[in-house]
Amino acid sequence: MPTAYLLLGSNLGDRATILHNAVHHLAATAGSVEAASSLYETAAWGLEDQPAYLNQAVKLRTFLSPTDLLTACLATEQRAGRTRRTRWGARTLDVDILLYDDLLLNTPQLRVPHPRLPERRFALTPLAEIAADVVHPELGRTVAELLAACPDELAVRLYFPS
Ligand code: PH2
Ligand code: MG
Ligand code: MG
Repeated sequence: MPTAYLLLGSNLGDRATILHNAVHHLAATAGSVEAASSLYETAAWGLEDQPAYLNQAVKLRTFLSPTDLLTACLATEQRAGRTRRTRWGARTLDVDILLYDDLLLNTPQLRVPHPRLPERRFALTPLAEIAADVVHPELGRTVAELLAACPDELAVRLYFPS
């Protein structure tokens, strides 16, 4: 079965509970969750005038094709009450496909690997926790190498619930 790496993000509502429920929903609908990173609290990237995110990376052994996996990710977002407003704006839940085996896919609906992965510390840091040695199929560099070379300076820190 293929292995996919997903990134979950939330910056509205009870962020940690939303991520927790999302991992369970993905396990019930998309495959088996083989690893999940710690939660990281991360400064908002892109549109910086919004609350901080919690981000988490998940390793999924999936029986779904990339397109069906995207549908499952969107259904998980819907279940968390996601509404789509502005691009990069605040959201209860975002579930993105970062990697899917060694697949390179470029369609209007879905690009894999995620095109902005190398420029996002909020994605590379949790991903490196569970996939440091995985090689990016387009760039030929490991996730750890991409993180070491990442120019993004926005804050990313381990999250400890208070
Ligand atoms: N997602 C975005 C835009 N900006 N910033 C952080 N820190 N974390 C995210 O998950 C995130 C973001 C668009 O999907
Ligand atoms: Mg996203
Ligand atoms: Mg998304």
